[in-house]
Amino acid sequence: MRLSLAALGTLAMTVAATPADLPPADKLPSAAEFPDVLTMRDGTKVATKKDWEEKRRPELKELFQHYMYGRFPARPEKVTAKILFEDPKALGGKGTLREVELTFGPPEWPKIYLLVATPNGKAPAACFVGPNFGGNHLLAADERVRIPTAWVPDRYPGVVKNRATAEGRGKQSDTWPLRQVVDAGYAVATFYCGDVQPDRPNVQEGMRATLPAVKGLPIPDETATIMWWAWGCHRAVDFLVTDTRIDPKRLAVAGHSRLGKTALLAGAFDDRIAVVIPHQSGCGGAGPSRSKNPKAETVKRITTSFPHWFCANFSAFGDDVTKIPFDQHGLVAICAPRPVLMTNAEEDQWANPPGQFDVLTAAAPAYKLYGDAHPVADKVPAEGKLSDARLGYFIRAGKHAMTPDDWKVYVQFADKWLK
Ligand code: GTR
Repeated sequence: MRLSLAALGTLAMTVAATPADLPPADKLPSAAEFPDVLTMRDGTKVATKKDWEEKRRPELKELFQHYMYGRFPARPEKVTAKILFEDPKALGGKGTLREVELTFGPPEWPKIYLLVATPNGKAPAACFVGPNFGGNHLLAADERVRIPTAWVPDRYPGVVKNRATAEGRGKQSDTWPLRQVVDAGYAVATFYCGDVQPDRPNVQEGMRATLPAVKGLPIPDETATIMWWAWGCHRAVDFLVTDTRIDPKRLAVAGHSRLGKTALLAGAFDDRIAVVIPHQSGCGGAGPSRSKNPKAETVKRITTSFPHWFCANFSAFGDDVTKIPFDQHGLVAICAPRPVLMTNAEEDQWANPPGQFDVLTAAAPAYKLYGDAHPVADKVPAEGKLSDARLGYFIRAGKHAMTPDDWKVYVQFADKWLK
């Protein structure tokens, strides 16, 4: 297979030069509060949908790439799908389970293995899509489900010396409860995030290894891990929009924690995604960088613990978040007018549930440009009660986890916005 033009485009975009009007962190003006989502960096106010779409939204997308997540890689020219197996009587006979191998570059590039569960007789169904933490085999006991060969963190079931084994089969089926989602009438598609980019720094592997080595030249806005995972979601979408069992207009991206940050970024950078569900995503996702919650993770902490999740430029803001020329409400606003649901847990203050509600509220002006006069609840809804406004919010009792009950809430929100 030849290296396609689009593949070369990916590489070219990833090493784009620093634009002159994007100064280093210490040269940026300070703002103690969230920068107004409808004010351009030059101070111009945005009052129309047209100006939002033509000026401010592209400006925000550029800022998020340059200062936080790294360059958004180009779309590959072609994504090839090969069905590895298909079980039409899966999930108690109510669904069809498939695993699909997605190839999108030269043969040495990583592939994505998408586990797809669809309800029988209900095609085309709305579909949840998103990355998982430890491999598809953790989600389904079926022996045909592939075990990842890429590096896997040791904390997942059955992992020995960072390699996944058959011991893990089905051991995390509660995190992506395929049968429950299919029973609710939805399709669900997920892939191992580490197939796109393993979750560790300083190793040339995954999609990062496809970048040209620029000797001695650090690239401050090189595509970072969360951006690569988001890009992986987009490749999954490339397949889903061609699948006759799935309704291409009714896709919801979901993810937990670091993969919730990914879900929000994936939604912001791909308009084919109709609903965006970052679950307990916190700092670097739906949680604000300018946090007022002393229990929440900070930019300093996250860029120290997980430097590879963000591009090198973002670390410069650790000591002074007031220099960040945006906050996470800008990422939500890029999704407008598409519904975004932030889901949280009381005991998970690290993910900053109250800060996330502030982010939602601050994104609302962009949604109002599309004619929704009340896109967000006036106050944080009571524990266990979903606010299904276009900018939705939910907080339950309990801890940091993605559970079958959380999925009931995603379905409830999807029932409102994707039916
Ligand atoms: C934590 C990290 C959070 C969150 C979480 C997770 O260690 O501080 O930002 O992403 O990991 O992904 O489970």
